[in-house]
Amino acid sequence: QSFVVAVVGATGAVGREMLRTLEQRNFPVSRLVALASKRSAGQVLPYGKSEIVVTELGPQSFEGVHFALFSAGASVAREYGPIAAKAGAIVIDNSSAWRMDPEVPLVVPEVNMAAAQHRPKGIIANPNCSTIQMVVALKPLHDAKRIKHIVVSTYQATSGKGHAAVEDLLAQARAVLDGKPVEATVFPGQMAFNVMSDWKPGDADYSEEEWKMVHETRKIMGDDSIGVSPTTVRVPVVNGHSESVHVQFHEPITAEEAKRLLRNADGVVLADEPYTPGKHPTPAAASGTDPVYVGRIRDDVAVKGALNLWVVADNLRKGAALNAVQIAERLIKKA
Ligand code: A2P
Ligand code: 11C
Repeated sequence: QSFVVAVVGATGAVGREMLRTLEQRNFPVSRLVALASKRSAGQVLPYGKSEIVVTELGPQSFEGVHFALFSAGASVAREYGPIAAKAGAIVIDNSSAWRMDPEVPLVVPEVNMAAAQHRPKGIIANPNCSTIQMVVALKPLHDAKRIKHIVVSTYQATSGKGHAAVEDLLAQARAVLDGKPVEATVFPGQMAFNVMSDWKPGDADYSEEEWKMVHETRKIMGDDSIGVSPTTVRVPVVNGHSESVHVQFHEPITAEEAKRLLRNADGVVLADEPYTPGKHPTPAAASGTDPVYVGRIRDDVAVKGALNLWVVADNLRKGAALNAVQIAERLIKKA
């Protein structure tokens, strides 16, 4: 059996990765519909060895579509998600629009695939990239010892902000090296050779990105008692998010036990050699690959029975496109 698949936002950073992921994983596509705004209608995108012409998103775009993978921002998802679902498509939306809706499952296949079976709105939400890689790494530990509290600091790549943000970083880097003035078009200031928090502010002086990590982690893990203390930071990396994660549990755990649990965990690659400079997971090495890499697993030196980990993944792949495609793959297998 094969399926009609629409990619909404096909010209964007995640949309392009969705096309690549569908093709590379041989998703059974009978027809692919690449949708974007009017600006991009007629644009030709690579799709495997062939090409696909972008058409303008409209209310009629979803006729006969089985899976609609959205990555065109929250307002497009709010407007067109229900239209696609009404037309009969299973919508998998990468924006924040539907994630916290109680009638929309928020799914990471390695963690809570069963939730995807109950979708009264016909919509499944794909979590935020920084949340996805963290919960993939922590789920086996949560199952074993029940997480009490997570303290996470992120080192997020510019690709998480979209295609134009990467261009901004590269142009700024060139300007700095050439001794020219730095212009910021997408970032709120100098991103090249700098570190900043560039997300919209949210409640209590936490950024919206930080609140996503709090609420989405609890919803995906199905445990509202988990405490999450986040600090999200943008670093001048093109692609691949990294996270420093401190975790406290209801029952004590050792680094050795955690390594055993993570060695064969779904979606995880354990980099478990003792700390060696240059040998821990890096975003440059993770970029273009599927797994969530977990390294530098250490017993906390101050809190007994707690752990510190370093978690790295390709934010466009596992953090977005791959996670969405994996949801569709597992739904097909069940059908
Ligand atoms: P377009 O390229 O035509 O603007 P990114 O996250 O990399 O910035 O990409 C955003 C994606 O969402 C792009 O594919 C963009 O298309 C698409 N998009 C943005 N606004 C709309 C809209 N109103 N209708 C359809 N697609 C949209
Ligand atoms: C970033 N994680 O890296 C953000 C982008 O809710 O999907 C994605 C925001 C989201 O800036």
